[in-house]
Amino acid sequence: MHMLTKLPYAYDALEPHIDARTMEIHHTKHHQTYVDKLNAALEKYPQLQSLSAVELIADLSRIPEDIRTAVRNNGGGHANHEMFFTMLGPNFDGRPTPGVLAAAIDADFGDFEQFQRKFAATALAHFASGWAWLSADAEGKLLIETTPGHDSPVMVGRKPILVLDLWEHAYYLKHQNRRADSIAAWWNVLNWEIAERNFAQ
Ligand code: MN3
Repeated sequence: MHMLTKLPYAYDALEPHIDARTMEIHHTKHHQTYVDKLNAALEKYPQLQSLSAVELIADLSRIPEDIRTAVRNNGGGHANHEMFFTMLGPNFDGRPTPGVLAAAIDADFGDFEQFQRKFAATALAHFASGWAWLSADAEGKLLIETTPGHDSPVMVGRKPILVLDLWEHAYYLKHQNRRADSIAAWWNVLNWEIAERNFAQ
């Protein structure tokens, strides 16, 4: 049975960067719905119920065809939101902590500012709903990518390092159509310590 992720901070803790109302609706309505629909899809397949959402979407070929799309959308929705919410918090300074990830960003993108500009431009250019990612390939090379719907780099064997929700429900109440403003605000509440841990794994 999949459960809604408990957040390690209050809904208003990310103000003014992400507003409390958006956080509450995003978590209790949007994320909860993906969890509920994933559980419903898995109801008649007990052998799949012990797998995590990430494990389910990482190899969709083993998911029975009648629930494959539901698992892709709702398993992806659950896994991506869990990662997204877990990587946020108050009191961060918007910059990666010194370490292997910060060094890899400098090596692969020039410096942090160039990385940040490229990430924001890629996220801004993504058409319609989806997610923006910093991910690592099997050799540990970093790349910035976006995925449609609730797809994830794990579906093509890449390791997600950090993730940004590009669906309008993630920012519309506060920023309306201004996705660029919501991206700029997000850096301020991003927990780079978790990104560092994701990369080190
Ligand atoms: Mn969302």
